[in-house]
Amino acid sequence: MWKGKKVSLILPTYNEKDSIRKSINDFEDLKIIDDIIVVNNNAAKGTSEEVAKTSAREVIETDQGYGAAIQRGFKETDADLIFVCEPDDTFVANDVYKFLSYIDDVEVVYGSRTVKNFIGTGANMGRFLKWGNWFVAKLMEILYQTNSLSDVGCTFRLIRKNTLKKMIGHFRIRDNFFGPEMMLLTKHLDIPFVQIPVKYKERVGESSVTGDLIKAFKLGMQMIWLILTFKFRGYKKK
Ligand SMILES: Nc1nc2c(ncn2[C@@H]2O[C@H](COP(=O)(O)OP(=O)(O)O)[C@@H](O)[C@H]2O)c(=O)[nH]1
Ligand SMILES: [Mg+2]
Repeated sequence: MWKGKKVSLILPTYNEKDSIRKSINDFEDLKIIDDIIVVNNNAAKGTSEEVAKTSAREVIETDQGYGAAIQRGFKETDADLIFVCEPDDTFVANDVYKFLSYIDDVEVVYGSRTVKNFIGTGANMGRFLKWGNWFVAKLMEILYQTNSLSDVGCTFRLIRKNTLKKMIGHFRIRDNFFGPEMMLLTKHLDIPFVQIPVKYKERVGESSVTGDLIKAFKLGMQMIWLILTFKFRGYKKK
């Protein structure tokens, strides 16, 4: 609980067998998260056994994709404040306090992994990914006149329950570029938000999204295409 509000955390998992238990334990140790939901998205063998050793509950989502996993997690929670993160040990659980300190002022808080002093040694945030993310974020900021943005790929975020209700019917992207869709929808629906620096560390195990520069470049292109076409894609304000 945080100030009398129920707090949940959604952790999608695909390839995090060797880090998921530690990641969950780090969040458990904070003692403010009431419900940790692991969305198993056809995850590596042995992942469920690791989750079973923790207090988290596991739901199975067979529809493959980061967006599909997060949208499933959103459907599973009834908490007042909902965190989304990753169980690959790249983020720091203690950063939840940074998010919580803004959630009274805005309805959604997004993390950013491109702020220099917050990038740890060995983190997968070299020049290409850092400036690529920054560039795509600035494209979004300028085209849609948003608050300052410096990352479009950060999966650590916090949203209020009532805000999620406003957004949930709009989500379409089931793939890895669901994150920017959520950001664009926040602006489209006139929902106040802020983006804040978070720590970003070296990953345990292989990244299946941005570990390979070609995959990262392709994802960047998909994100740019989404940003350029978002206005014409017929997202309605309900
Ligand atoms: N690649 C991939 N990741 C998925 C999928 N479903 C959920 N995820 C999650 O997406 C997150 C990002 O993946 P990761 O390999 O860490 O990529 P990175 O953060 O760009 O290095 C992880 O939490 C995965 O568990 C999927 O179908 N494919
Ligand atoms: Mg990751």
